[in-house]
Amino acid sequence: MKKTLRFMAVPTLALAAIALSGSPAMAADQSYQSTLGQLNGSAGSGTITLDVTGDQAHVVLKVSGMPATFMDAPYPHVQHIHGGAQGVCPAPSADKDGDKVISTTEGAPSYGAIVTTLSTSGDTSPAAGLDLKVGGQGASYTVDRTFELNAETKAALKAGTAVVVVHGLDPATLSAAGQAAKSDLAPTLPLAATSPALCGTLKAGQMKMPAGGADTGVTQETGTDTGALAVGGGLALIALAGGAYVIRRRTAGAAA
Ligand SMILES: [Cu+2]
Repeated sequence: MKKTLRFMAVPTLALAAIALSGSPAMAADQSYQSTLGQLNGSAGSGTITLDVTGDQAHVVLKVSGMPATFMDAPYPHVQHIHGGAQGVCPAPSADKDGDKVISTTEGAPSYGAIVTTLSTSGDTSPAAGLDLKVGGQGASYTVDRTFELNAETKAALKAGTAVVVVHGLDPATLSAAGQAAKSDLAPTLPLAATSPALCGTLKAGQMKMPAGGADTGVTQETGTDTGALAVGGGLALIALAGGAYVIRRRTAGAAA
């Protein structure tokens, strides 16, 4: 029994090594994130992380609390990265026609045109922007995919003008005028279907301090680095603890 346990300790160490060496390899060139805020009386919430490695973007978009059904089917939420404008979400004053709904067009001076479609599959270009089939489906969903960044999106991320917008409102929450109106983007759809519901500007994650930067004393600089290391070490420790737990259970199972 003692012998078995000693052998079992080896995979635990191996797991720790994988956890430690795995972290730097997965590091993206740059990471962006946003917590999405509500527009147009939406009740939903969402978060997005976008990791850029070379030309590739890995996006994880999590959305919840959105309208669930549309014409007896899961509500399709078209969703995009907009860019090239002010890089902000529209204020209530963006509603120019006074129907109490900020349409996608009315929001454009704030967040710009579609530069990427955060589709659930296939095309991620602006051309897929109104394809309801590849929109997020229903009240809560996650889109986790990797795709090639186009030049417009790269530029918007770099300039800080990239804004994530999830569309699709519950028609019942709109004003009478809003409920009667057709979509500014697709006249066959009601205004609610394409109007923005969630919005957030993609912010770059903190970059690592260049070595030997400001000459303000060693203490301050190592303070920043230690913080980053502590986070990495913490994750590795969790992985290690998890690995040890699994192995202990397996040992117990084999003994029984
Ligand atoms: Cu959009």
